[in-house]
Amino acid sequence: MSSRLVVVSNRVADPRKTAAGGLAVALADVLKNTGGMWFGWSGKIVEGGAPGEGELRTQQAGPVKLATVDLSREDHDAYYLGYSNGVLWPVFHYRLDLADFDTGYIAGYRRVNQLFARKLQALLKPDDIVWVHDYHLIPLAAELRALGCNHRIGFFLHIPLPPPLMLAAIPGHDWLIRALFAYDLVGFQSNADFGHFARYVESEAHAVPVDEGRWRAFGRTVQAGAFPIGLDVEEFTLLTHAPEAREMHERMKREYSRRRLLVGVDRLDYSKGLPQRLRAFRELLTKFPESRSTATLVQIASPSREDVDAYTDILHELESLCGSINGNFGDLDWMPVRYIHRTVARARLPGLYRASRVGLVTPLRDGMNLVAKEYLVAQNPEDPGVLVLSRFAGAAEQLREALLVNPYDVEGTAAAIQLALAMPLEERRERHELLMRALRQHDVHWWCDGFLAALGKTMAEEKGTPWLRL
Ligand code: ADQ
Repeated sequence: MSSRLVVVSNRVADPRKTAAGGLAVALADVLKNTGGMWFGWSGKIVEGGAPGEGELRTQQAGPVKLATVDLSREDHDAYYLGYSNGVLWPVFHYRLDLADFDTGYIAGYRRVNQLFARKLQALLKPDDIVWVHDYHLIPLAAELRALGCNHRIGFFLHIPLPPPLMLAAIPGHDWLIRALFAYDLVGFQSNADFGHFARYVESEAHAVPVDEGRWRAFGRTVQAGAFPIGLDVEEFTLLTHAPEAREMHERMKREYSRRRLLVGVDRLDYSKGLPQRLRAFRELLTKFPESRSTATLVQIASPSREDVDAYTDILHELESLCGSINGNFGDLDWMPVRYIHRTVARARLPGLYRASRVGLVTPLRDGMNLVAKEYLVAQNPEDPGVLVLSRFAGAAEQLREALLVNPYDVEGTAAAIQLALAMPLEERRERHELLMRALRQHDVHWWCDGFLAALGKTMAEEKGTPWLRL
C-alpha cells in the first residue's frame, strides 16, 4: 500500500512496548509494517484545563509516529466517563437500565471529537488513509469532513450494535447514526450487528439501499459490513511456548494436581456476565456432587473503569458471591473459587489457559471476545480443554464447535460445564481441531487486510458536505 495508514483510537499504545491486549498488538503490527501514524488521547487529564483544548504531542516510535492530545478534566468527564462509558457502552451492550442520559455529556463528546478532528487534520497528508476505532469516536469523520477533509476514512466498532429500537432510546441517536455516513466504510464484529445497522438505517433513517451493504442517506453513500476481528494466532502460539507461560503452566499443574481447573479471564465489567457465571458454577457444585472437591474455578477480573458507579456495584456482588460459594462448599483443603481482582501479565495468560480443562467465556453481550480465541490457541492439541462460550458473544458466530450457552440460564450453563468436564478426549480433539482451523483462517491479519482492502475499494465521495448539526 503506497498511502500512509493513520489509526485513530481513544488510547494509543507504544508499539515498542509489550501491549496489554490483542488489539493493541495487532494495530501496532500493521503500523510497524506500513510505517503510519497512531493518533489518540494521551491518557493525561489536565485539571482546570480549558474545555475543547488540549496539547498535541508527537513522537517517533520506530517507523510509527505517535500523536497524542491531552484532555481537560471537564472534557474527560463528559466525553469518556459520561457519554462513552455512561451512555454508549451500556446501551450498545443492551443495558438501557444502566445508561445515564445526562444532557451535558453529548456536548462534551462532540467537543472532544472536534478537538481531535482539528489536531488530526493538521497532521494529515493528502493520500493518507484514516482508520478510526470504536464508540468513543463515532462523529470523528463528520467533524473532519466539516473541516474540509476528503480523505478515505473507515470506522470499526469493537462493541456490539443493538437492535434499532434499543438504539433509538439514546437521545441524539439519529445524530450518531448520521455521523456514521461520513465514513466511507463502517465495519462491525458480527453479522448480527451488521443486520441491526441495516435495519436501523432503512427503518429509522430511511436510507436507500444502492448495492450489497451500501446505503445512501444524508447526501452521502456508506458501505458497511461484518469484519470479525481475529487473533494473531502465530504470536499467541509463540507466547504459549515462551518461558513465562511454560513456567505458569507448570506452576498451575503442580498447585492443582488433584483438581480440574476452570478459568475465566475478563475485565471486570457488567457485560461479561460474571455473577451469572458464578451462579452457574454454584449450580454445578449443587447438582453434580462429583465436581465437589475437584472442580476449581480461577476467575481473573482485571480492574476497569473504577470511577464509573456500575463497576463498583458489580465488584461488591462478585466478592459476596465468591465468599458465599467458598463458605458453603469449600473444605479445609479445597477452595472452589479463586477470585483475583488483578490484571495478569499477558505473557503468563497462555500458561493459565493451557492448565485449564474448561475455558469459561460467558458474557451477556460482547462485540467479539478475544479471550475465547486466546484460550483455544493456548491449548495442547493432543489434550485440549473445552471452551464454554456464550451465544451472545460475537465470537459465537464463528466458533460453532464450542459448547454454546445462554448465560442467563444458570442451570443450562451448569449442565454445559459438566459436559465439558466429562467430554472424552477424542471429542475434545475433534472440536479443537475444527475451531483452530477457523481461527487460523480468520486471524487478525485477515481482519486487517480485509477491512483495508474493502476501504480501498469504496468509491470516492462528493467533497466537503457541511453536514453535521447536533
Ligand atoms: P474488551 O472488552 O476489552 O474489548 P476482550 O476481547 O475480551 O475484551 O479482551 C481484550 C484483551 O484483554 C485480550 O487480549 C485479553 O487477554 C485481555 N484481558 C482481558 N481480561 C484480562 C485480565 N483480567 N488480565 C489480563 N488480560 C486481560 C473490546 C470488545 C470485545 C472485542 C475487543 C477487540 O468489548 O468484544 O473482542 O474489543 O475487538
